[in-house]
Amino acid sequence: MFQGGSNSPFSRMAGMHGYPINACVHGAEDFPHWHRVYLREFEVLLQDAHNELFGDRNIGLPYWAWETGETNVLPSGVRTALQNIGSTQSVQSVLGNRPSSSAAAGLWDRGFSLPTSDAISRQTIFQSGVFNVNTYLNRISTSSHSQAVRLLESPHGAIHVACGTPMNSVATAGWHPYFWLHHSNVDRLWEAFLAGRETTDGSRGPVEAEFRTGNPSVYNRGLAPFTTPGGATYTSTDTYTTTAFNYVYDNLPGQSSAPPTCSDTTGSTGFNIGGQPATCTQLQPFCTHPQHGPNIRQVCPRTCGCPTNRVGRPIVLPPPPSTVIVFGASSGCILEQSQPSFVVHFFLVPRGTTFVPPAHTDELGPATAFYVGDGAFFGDVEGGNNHGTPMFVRNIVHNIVGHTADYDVRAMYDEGAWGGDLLTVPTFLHGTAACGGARPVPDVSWFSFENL
Ligand SMILES: [Cu+2]
Repeated sequence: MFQGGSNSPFSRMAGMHGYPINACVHGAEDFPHWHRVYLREFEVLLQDAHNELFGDRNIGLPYWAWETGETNVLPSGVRTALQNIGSTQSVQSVLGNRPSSSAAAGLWDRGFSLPTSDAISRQTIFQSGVFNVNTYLNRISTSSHSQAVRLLESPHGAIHVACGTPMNSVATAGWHPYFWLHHSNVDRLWEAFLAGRETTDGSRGPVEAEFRTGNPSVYNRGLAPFTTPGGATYTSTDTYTTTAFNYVYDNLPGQSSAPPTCSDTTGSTGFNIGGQPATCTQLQPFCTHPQHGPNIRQVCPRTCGCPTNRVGRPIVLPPPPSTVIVFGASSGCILEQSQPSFVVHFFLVPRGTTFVPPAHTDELGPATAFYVGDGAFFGDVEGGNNHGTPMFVRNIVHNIVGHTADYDVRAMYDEGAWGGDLLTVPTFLHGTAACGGARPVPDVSWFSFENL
């Protein structure tokens, strides 16, 4: 795949994600669809190479199952071989001339190394990615299409950033071997969602219909530059099964063994929140929450409306079990994808409580006062990205006691994303068009909550 240097099959594929061609889709609902086709195109070239070398096409892209917390990514023999292609000389031969893009120029100048298992797992952002993706997995039979994409893309970005350079840059990530192992797993996690909803709905039609009717312009646009064997541009509708692309996964995480059963209890008024009858939307998070199992007559998939209290008595529900802190989405000048990657650490401080922010990432851990984890901004591709929206960060918080309104969100920023001093006010944000060219200064309006 490396033969031919900058014209090699590897260069063509790696160069399509961010540098020199910025075709990738992030921050949009076809994020998993575009990457599915991209991975398959890469796999076909890998099979071509295998065929040339060994006379058969019996090879598939492996995946890195990072949702388990595993960071020991490669067998040692493979690791050594892949490390060799990170030498400066080898990188320069596949990249071609020294790039003008600063991220890619850094890769050209220095080559890359494969981060060790230790280096990845000590990143708080890695731990957050694992935690957040498990919340995604807990909801694969009930999330809507758009919600699932959002819940998967954030931890996906966290893993990119946890791996350090060049994986932490949209421009250069595709040139790193971990990219293909990582995205292969993102595709597997996406397949787990499609399978989970298929179990709930009986087919993949309903989840596809949500995307088709909810976001038609993105649903119908081409997954450029990829074309079907017949020469048409792929669109998301072509990507709802892996068998259409001649692969299946040996196992999918998070599948419940028995499909949920459902009784239609729409119209129940047996539940109250804050003295008012609860709406179905408010009740939805409790449908499959084990803590409330005895009070719920049936496991209730997302299409079934409200569960009923077994004895028909109004009860008061606690707040939903999972809350997402969303960074930037409610601000008028959210970030563009040219913004270099960074990590934002979140603290939920009860109103009226004094907060002394930690000064260094070394001070962060599960015992740190008010600390609820971090989210990664995955960007750093010059010229922005016209396939997605400006970017923001999501982070999932569990077990909020009381209500989100009882808390202030405080944030500390880590530009290095590999540990270092923490900033109360980020100095590394780029000016954005939405901000009139000015550099955004995140204030309280940048933080909002989303209940799951
Ligand atoms: Cu990615």
